[in-house]
Amino acid sequence: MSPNRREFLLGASALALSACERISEAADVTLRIGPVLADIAKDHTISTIGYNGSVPGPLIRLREGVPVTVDLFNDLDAPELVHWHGQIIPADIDGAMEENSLVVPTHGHLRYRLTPRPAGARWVHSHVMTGSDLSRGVYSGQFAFVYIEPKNNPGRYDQEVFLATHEWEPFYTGAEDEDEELPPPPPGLVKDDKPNGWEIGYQKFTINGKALGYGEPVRVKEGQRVLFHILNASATENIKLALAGHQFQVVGLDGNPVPRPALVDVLELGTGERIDAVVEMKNPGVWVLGTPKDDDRRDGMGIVVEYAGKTGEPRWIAPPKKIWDYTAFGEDHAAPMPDEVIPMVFGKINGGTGGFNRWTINGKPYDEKDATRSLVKGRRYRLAFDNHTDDAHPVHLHRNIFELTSVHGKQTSGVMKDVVLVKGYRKIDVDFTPEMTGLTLFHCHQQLHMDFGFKSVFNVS
Ligand SMILES: [Cu+2]
Repeated sequence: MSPNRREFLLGASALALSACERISEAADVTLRIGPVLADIAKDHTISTIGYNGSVPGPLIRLREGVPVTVDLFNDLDAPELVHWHGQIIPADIDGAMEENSLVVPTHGHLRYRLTPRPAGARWVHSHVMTGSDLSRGVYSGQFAFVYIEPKNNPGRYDQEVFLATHEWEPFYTGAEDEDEELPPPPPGLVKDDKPNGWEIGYQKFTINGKALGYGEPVRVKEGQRVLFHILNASATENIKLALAGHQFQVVGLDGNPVPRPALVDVLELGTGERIDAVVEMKNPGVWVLGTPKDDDRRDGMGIVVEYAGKTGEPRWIAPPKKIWDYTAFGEDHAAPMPDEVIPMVFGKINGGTGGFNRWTINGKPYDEKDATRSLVKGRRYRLAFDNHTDDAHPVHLHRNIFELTSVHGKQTSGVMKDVVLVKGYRKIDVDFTPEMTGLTLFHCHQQLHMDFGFKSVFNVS
């Protein structure tokens, strides 16, 4: 961004501030960004940053197409960016520096109007670049569910439960997560002679800000159909979740209904992804909904599901090992052909032991001085992701919803998302038709990858 543009924006938010001071009515949605002390486990309080004094922030319920006034207050000594993830909204309020969005000034205030859309499970989170600082961005507690009510609600369920996963006390480590699904690298891929750089580990794991067994259980009754809205609000971890003794019927991905709801034993969510799943409560007891990774579950990644009248120690049963397959929820036939295919090859430049890796798209790490790529509103584009790294990348497109059209070589259609997890050495194609003009950020939602190069900006005209 040019300095002039940035000064103009800072000026615009300052104007917003003075205008707001004259407005006495409360906004429809207020988020106050500030320090939070959160009791996440027995005798374990963490100090972080959150919205309205809690982690996660408050559940924000909006109605599709009904405009609201949003007040953002920032009690920090640094500017913040509040990103409305999964909504199709103008760039100035989307909350990304690369889109020249309005910032929430240091010890300042920002007010604007937001017309929520589309319906479904969305979320809101900090979009600042944190670099090597593991206390800001999505490493912090700045995240909250946003649920946009559809105009007609076709859901058939007895109870709705929102669950957001998050990890705490991040640290640098040289240890890489094992990926059991990693295929051999593509032929001809040149191996980096430097070793892999820093990865991130965590001390504590939570659902809705509480370690397993510490918070209130999810209370259910036999015979109920419970609709779970699950959000992976991690900075860097892709996760799996299972509910012992039960299966999930996946009905929505990233808040959008899927063409073919299907039963699964294990859910998988890259950072930023959401799943809507119905569970029929027909196995009375006290159960653990948690990660199949034993160490992480012991460190808190889970929540107890308790049937009425049942007591005792929560039971965990290791689920069968199954590979998550997005196409299980899609149509078997191919999607329409796009007007244009945009190849996107993901690469990594190893940082060496004790250094930071950098991630590249088509050979280049992001540089704000680079020209944006021009797109035309109403044209159908295919992003052809080709992951030449051994990392899984949950890639996210702002201000648009895309359709999965090919996953690991299998054609599909009808699955609409805004994040897709492209695993190591895999290929996925997604199609989208931009509806709104303006700057549109594409990036990996893994905060470390985004901060170290994995970004690109489109400009829709
Ligand atoms: Cu990534």
